Amino acid sequence: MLAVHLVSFFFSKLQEDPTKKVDRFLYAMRLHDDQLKDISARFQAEMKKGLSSESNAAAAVKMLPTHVRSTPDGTEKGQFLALDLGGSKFKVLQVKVREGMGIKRGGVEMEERTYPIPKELLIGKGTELFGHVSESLKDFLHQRNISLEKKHPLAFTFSFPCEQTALDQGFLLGWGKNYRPRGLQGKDVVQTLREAIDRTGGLDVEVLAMVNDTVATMMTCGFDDEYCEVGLIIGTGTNACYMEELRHIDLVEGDEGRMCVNTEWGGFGDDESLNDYITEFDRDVDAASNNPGKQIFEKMISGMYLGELVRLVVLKMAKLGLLFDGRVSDALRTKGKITTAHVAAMEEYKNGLKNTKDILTELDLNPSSDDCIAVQHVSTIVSFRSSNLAAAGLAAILSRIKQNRNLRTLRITVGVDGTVYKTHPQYPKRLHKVVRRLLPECHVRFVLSDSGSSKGAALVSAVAQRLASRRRQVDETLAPFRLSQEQLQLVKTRMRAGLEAGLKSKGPSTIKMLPSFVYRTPDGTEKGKYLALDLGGTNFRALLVNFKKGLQHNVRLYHKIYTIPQEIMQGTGEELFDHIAQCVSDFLDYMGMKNAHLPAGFTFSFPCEQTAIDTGTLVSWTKGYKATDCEGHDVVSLLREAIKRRNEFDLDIVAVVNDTVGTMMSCAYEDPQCEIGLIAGTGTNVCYMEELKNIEKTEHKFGKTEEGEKEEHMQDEGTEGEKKEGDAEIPKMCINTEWGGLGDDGSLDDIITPYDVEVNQNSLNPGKQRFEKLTSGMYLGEVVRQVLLDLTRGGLLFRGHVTETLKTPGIFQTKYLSQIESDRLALLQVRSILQQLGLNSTCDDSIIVKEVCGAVSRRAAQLCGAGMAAVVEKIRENRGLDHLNITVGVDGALYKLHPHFAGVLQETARILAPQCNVTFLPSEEGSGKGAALITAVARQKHD
Ligand code: 0WK
Ligand code: 0WK
Ligand code: BGC
Ligand code: BGC
Repeated sequence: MLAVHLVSFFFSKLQEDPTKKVDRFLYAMRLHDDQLKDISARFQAEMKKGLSSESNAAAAVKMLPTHVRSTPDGTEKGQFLALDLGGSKFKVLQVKVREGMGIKRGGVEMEERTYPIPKELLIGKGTELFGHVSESLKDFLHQRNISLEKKHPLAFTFSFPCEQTALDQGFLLGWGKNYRPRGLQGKDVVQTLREAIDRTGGLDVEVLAMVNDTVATMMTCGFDDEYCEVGLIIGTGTNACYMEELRHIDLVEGDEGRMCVNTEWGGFGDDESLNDYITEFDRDVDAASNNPGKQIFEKMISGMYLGELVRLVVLKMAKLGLLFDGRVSDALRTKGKITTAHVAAMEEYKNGLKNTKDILTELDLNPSSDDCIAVQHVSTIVSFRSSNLAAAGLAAILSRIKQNRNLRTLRITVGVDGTVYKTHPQYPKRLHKVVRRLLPECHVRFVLSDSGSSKGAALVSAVAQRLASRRRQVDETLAPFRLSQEQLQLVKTRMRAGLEAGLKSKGPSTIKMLPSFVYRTPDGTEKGKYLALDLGGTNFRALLVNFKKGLQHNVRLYHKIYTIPQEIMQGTGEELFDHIAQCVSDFLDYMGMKNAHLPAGFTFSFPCEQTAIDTGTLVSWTKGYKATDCEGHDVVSLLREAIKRRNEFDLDIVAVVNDTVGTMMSCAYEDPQCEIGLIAGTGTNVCYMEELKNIEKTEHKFGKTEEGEKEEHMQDEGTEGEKKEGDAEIPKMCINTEWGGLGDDGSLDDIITPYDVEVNQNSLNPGKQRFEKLTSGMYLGEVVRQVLLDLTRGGLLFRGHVTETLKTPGIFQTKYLSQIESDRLALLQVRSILQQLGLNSTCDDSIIVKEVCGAVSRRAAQLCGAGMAAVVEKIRENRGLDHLNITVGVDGALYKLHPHFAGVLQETARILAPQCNVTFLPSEEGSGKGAALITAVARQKHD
């Protein structure tokens, strides 16, 4: 007591300016620019910590992703109910964003009502608080005569930290300010609200979006100012949000574009990182708060605490005899007796001192005029520190935005709300000034939210509503592509029936089951040099294959690729075969083998009726071919004639082989279990080793001579004695299934979509190869294009503009589909691929395009998997096995290049043929090696 008197005596004797003693007393609260810069730098480091997935869990500044990806663009519209909970007032509102009213046209109408929240609800059960919220909502609808029947979309401003996984989901991390209800921490607040609305009953309300008040404020101000990318609240609590680059937000997938991050900056310092700036008064305020140890930065800044800080300082000074002659009243000792409103009043420009006197008198104190000057100064220092700290935080955010965008200067607008900012006479000016001083290179505009945060929340909901309806429509469009297990099972059954029917049928059948006259897979003894020609995939290839000394794996291969121009594919047969002869001539020149008169194998990847290994009558063209005068003709003869016409070199065409058969043979050379060949490329097809006894139509077709050949072959097998264990005596022949024809009789109509119908009608062979048109590279891009056309016409893509590019058939080749669907690609790269194709897409467009590609290619892979299950099951049953181990040799750009096709195909086959263990072996050298092997065998026989 004596000490206090001495101090007071000492000060009173000096008769100095009363503000000086306050300055000295509150020295630690007066922050210089260097200190503010230091705080700003610390805050920037905290932001980084919060954004990174590694340090986020421990970060005091939580940097919560909000799932708000853009500021308003003026196209938002609709009528919304809004709730605003967590500021100083709880409000229910109706917000109408008028259609067609763009930015700056003031196209928003609002009606609002404030509902008091009984104190006990703030500390009672969380569900009761939400019950009150929904009862208030009901009352509002009633009061305003808003129909209860219609479904009302609702926007929810909720001003507490929530971890959001979507716009309409948010898990409460903790209460703050004067709220402390029980039982909601960790719970989804949107769900809690929905349940409360259900409990209240009689309300048809759909909660579309929940946003933090900072976010809603940024959106409100963003409606009138497109540069507004920061939201700031200095009210009961304090916080800021801003638009961050998505690539920096570890917790959210994707790396293109931006997302608003709710910094929850109030938590800055909760990890003691601000301890050197914290005063004893801050510690006292914190200790007496609802949430000790939490929201340290907030407690130095926001309205809930400013008055209390002033009171504690004044109380302490009085106790030290520095004020009121050392007298203290009970009122001054009582928590909450000085409020932020008092602080604002004390600092009023003209009446400030008078107000101070009134306020102090009201507190049963008897202030001298020096006391009033001193207390006013305390208030100034406390509120000045608040705006300084907010400015330091804001400067950190703004300079981060500037760095993110690699700009030297930044033009930006900050949307602000909150009672402190709105009602404190000096606050805005001080804040603006310090921010500009800390960041001289930025042009910062501050806009006070004129209408609270609900307009912004409604805008977020409007976007959410538009996206949700777009999502629904995209989902509906893609639903027919998503096949159920039952549907896939049905496809398998139909494929199986098709295979059986094709084997039996003496006339035409949808699945042709063409005999290949290849009776066995290679055994490694093949030797010699062969020419292989490969026509019908993406390119024409000529190869020279040399099997050295009959030693397995000692193969040399030389090849050259030639493209076949479309006009040749679709010109006359003569032109086509002349072109091939010309390519062969070029290749022989290239190899220096013009005069070698090599035995040749011809991979011809179209359905051919074969009566021997070296004849094949083209049944019909498929894929992109339509050359005249070929169908019904022996393609070997056509090639021989072309070579003869050229009269330049000679070839001995020993075998004509389907690409599936060539691929199977190629792979069987490496893996003796390979008895199936699959092509998933421009076209699709499968071949497999079938038991001769099951190929009923052979007897009919082969006539006498072929029967003889069959006999001869069976003897071959017997004498060679090199069969694999288990099927020693079973003679087989490779069957080219031509499974692409499944569905040509309408049997797939139940899964065929209108887009497939369109693709079929526009194709070179309408009505044919229906399965192929659902599954192969030549058509998938076209199916995708049809879907995109439809979505665009429906206004769901490319802003509804159907461009010439989109109308161009063939723009989506397999390689583009594969690129677009690659998971390694960022959205930005998808966009640049689309751009290359002439499609100008937004970020959202790119997501949808990728999704469409995914649905179409997944269906294709599943259908192939179902088909494959039918084939392996048939082989297993043929052999009477409980379990079959088998290898499939595979080729084709779709299988090899597409990021997911192979995986989905294998998975589907595994599920639908659980008794088979199917290994897929990609062919390394195409089908050419296989064709050469077949040639070798055929040639050996002839020799
Ligand atoms: C008005 C906004 C509300 C926000 C409040 C903050 O509409 O969402 O929470 O500002 O200021 P306070 O009322 O806490 O001072
Ligand atoms: C490579 C083979 C060829 C086959 C092609 C299919 O060597 O015989 O036709 O694969 O794949 P695509 O080129 O049609 O994607
Ligand atoms: C909350 C924030 C909110 C701020 C302003 C803080 O206490 O944690 O979510 O934005 O107050 O209302
Ligand atoms: C053809 C098949 C060929 C497949 C793969 C289909 O269009 O009809 O013979 O195997 O494409 O190239």
